[in-house]
Amino acid sequence: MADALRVLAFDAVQTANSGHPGMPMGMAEIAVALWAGPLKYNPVDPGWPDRDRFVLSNGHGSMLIYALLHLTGYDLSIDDLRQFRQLHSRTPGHPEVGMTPGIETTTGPLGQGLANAVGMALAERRLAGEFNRPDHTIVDHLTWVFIGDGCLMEGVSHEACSLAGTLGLSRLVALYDDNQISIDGNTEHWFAENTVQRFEAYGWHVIADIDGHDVWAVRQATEQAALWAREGRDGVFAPTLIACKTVIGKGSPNRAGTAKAHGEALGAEEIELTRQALNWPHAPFEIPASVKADWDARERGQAGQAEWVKRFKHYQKTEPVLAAEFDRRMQGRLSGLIDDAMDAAIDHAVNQPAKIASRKASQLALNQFGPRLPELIGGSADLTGSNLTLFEGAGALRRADGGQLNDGRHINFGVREFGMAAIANGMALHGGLIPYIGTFLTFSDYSRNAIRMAALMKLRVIHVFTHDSIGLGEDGPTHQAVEHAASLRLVPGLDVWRPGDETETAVAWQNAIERDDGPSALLLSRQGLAAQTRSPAQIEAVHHGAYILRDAAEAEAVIMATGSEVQLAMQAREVLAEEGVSVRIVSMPCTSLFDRQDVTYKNRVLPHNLPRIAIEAGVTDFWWKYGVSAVIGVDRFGESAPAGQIFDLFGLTARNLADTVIAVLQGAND
Ligand SMILES: Cc1ncc(C[n+]2csc(CCOP(=O)(O)OP(=O)(O)O)c2C)c(N)n1
Ligand SMILES: [Mg+2]
Repeated sequence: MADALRVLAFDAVQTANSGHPGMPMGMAEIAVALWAGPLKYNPVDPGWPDRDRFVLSNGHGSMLIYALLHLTGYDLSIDDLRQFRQLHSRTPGHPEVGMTPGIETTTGPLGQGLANAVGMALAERRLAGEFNRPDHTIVDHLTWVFIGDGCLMEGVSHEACSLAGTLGLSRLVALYDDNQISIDGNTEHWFAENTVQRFEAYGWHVIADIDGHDVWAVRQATEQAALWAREGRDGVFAPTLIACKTVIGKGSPNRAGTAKAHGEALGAEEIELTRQALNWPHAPFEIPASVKADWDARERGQAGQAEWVKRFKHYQKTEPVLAAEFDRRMQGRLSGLIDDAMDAAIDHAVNQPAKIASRKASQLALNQFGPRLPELIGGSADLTGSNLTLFEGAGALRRADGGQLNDGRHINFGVREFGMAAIANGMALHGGLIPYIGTFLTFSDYSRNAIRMAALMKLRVIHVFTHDSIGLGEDGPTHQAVEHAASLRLVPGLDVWRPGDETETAVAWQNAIERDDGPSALLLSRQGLAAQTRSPAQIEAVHHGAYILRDAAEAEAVIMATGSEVQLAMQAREVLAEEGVSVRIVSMPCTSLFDRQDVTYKNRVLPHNLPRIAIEAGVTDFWWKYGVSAVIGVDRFGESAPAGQIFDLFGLTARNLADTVIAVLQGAND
C-alpha cells in the first residue's frame, strides 16, 4: 500500500517536472498506518461534521495527500493526479482548501498547518462542551497533523504547541517526519535541539523513536495516542507527538536520505531504478486492482458516518433545540439575533453619543453581539485590557478536568500574535465558531502571513487591531502603526475597516460577522473620537464602505477621511465654511467594500468634477489611486510624545487640512 503512494508521488512530480517527491516517499508508511488505521473519515462525504481532521502541515508533500485521497475513494481521479500542478487542476502545488475534496486547510507556509490543527482541536473541545450531553456524544473527533523539520523550526510551532500543551488539547496528535533533512541538507547544522524534550516541556505526551517505515509500529503509536486522546494517560490529558524516524525519498536507490530528494523530480533513470527497487512493474498512474481494493475506504467511511448519524438522530429526538443549533452552527448560518444586536448597538451609538475611543466602541458592540451569537469566540495576545476584546459575560477559556475546556469564550492567547492568528484560522476551518482576535495594529506584522492565509482560504476571522496610529501617543514609533492600514489593504480579500466613531464601529462589526467569504480587520483608535450625527439613510450607507457624511449645496472639493481623521475633516469643514469654502465630507471606513460598489454609487460619492483631498494618519501612497489632488498623512515613523503634539507635528490638524484644500482650489483655478 505504501509503495502505491510512493509511485504516484514520484510519477506525478516527474510528469509535472516539478514538486516534492521526498516527503511522500518518506512518510508513505506513516500515511498507511493512519489512513488505514484510526483516522476517521468518509471519502463519500468529506464534510461530515464529526470526521477527524487531517492536516498536512508540511504541505510541499502535497502528492502524498492527493494520492491518499485518490486511493481511498474521494472524488479525485487518476486524471486529476496526472494534472498535478497544472492550471485549474484540482491538484495544485500545495494543498488548497476548497480546491480538492478532503483538504481541510491550505498549507505550504511551514508551521502554520500545525497551528491550524491546534485551532481545530480547540474548536472540537469547545463544541463538545457546548453540544455534548450525557449519553449524547455528538462531537467526538481527533485532529491529526503531519509535520516536518521545517514546521518545527518555524517559531509559530512554538507559539501554537506551547498553548496547546497548556490547554491540554489531548485530541491533537502530531506525527513528526524526523528525517533530519531540509532543503539545505542535513539539519544537524541548523536544527539540533532535542525535539522530544521540547515537547515534553510543553506538557505534551511524546511517543519517541518510532521507526517511520514500520507500519505496525506507527499504527500502535497512533492507536495509543487515540486512546490517550479520549481517556488521558494516567489521568493527564495532553496533545501527543509521535516522533518517527524516516528516510526522505525512501525507495529511491540514489536519492534516499539526501536533500536532492526533497524538491526535484527523480528523473527518468532514477525512476526506473526506483521501480525496480520497489518491485513495482506497473506503468505510471496504473494501480493494480488489488492495491486499489486494499485502499478503498468508502465502505468503512460510510459505516463510520452512519453510526454517527444514528447517534445524531437520537440526539435530535431528545435535544431538538440543541440539534438544530448544532446544524446551524456547523453550516455557518447566523441566527436572526444578529439584527437585534445591531439594532441595540446602533441605538446606543445614536441615542447616547459620546466621545469614546473606537476600541471602546468595539467593546460596546461586542457586548451586544457576543451574548447573542454563541459562535463568537474571542481572544487577545495578552492585551485584553487594551484591545477590549472581552465582552460582558464572556469569561476566560481555561482547561477543565478530563480533557475538557470550561465554557469561557475569551481566550488568553499569551504574547503569540502569529500563533493566535493561525489558530483562529484553524477554528474557522473547523466550523461552528467565528473567531475574533486582538492585538495592537503594529503587531499585525507578526501575524501577517496567517492573515494572508485567511484571505486566501476565504475564512471568517475577525482581527481587532487597536492603537491604530500615532494617536496612541507616548509609546512612540515602535508601537505607532504607520504603514499598516495601507499594507493590509493590499491583501486581496481582506476587508480593512477604520471606523470613525461608535456607529461606524458597530457597522464594521456587523459586516465582519456577516461576511462569510473572507476575513476582516478592524483598525481601532486608542484615543477618543467625536461622535458624528447621521440620518438613518446615512447609517445604511456606512455599509457601502464609503459615504457622504456631510454635503454642501455648492461643494467645491471632497475631503476623504477614515477613522480618527473623520473628526478632523469635520472640523476643517467648519473652518472652510467660515472662509467661504464649501466642501463635502466623505467618510471611508472600508475602502475595499467601497471599491466593490457599482459605478453609479461610486461616482455619486466621489464625483469626477470635484477635486479630492484625503487625510489619514498613515502613509499617503495608498490614496493616490482615488485620484486625489493632495494627501495629508504620515510618511515616516512616528514620535514618542502626547498624541496631540504628534498630530500637530505631522500637520494632521483641521487648520492644515483647510489650508491644503484652499491651496488645491487655488491651484485648480490658476
Ligand atoms: C514559511 C516557509 N518558509 C520556507 C518555505 C520553503 N520550504 C519548503 S520545504 C522547506 C524545507 C522543509 O524541510 P522539512 O520540513 O524537513 O521537509 P523535508 O525536506 O523533510 O520534506 C522549505 C524551506 C516554506 N514552504 N514555508
Ligand atoms: Mg525534513
